[in-house]
Amino acid sequence: MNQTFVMCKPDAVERSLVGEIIARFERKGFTVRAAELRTASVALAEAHYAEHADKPFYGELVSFLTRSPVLAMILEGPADNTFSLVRKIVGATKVDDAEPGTIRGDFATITSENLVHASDGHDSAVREIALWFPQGH
Ligand code: FUP
Repeated sequence: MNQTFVMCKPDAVERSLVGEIIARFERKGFTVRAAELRTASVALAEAHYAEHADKPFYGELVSFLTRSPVLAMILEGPADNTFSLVRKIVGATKVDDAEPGTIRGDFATITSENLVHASDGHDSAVREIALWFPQGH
């Protein structure tokens, strides 16, 4: 699939980094196919991060994601590698590993507030697009 799910998390919207973040994806060659600014419900945040339900940071993850609006997006590229190229632009999860030049490497100082979510594979892209855009796009 040549689409993937990307989200500017609450910290990105609060810090007015949404334009900077979208510009990086657009400059690379991806197109925004859908975008919605919304405050996620606890149920939506829990479903989104279901794979982390047993982790010690799950509670904080859910309260962080629901504290203010996120910008949920579908990005599209020319080929099936969209999700992996997008994740390279986003950078590593942990701030100590995120390289300068990536979004997280350039702008994030705390792992729990690392600005962007991006699907980590084909199946998660399909699942997350359906979860955040149930009405279609
Ligand atoms: P990613 O796919 O890069 O967003 O990373 P994960 O799905 O592994 O983690 C989801 C979110 O949990 C991260 F964006 C930040 C948070 N997290 C922590 O707060 N502490 C950790 O040790 C790992 C992840």
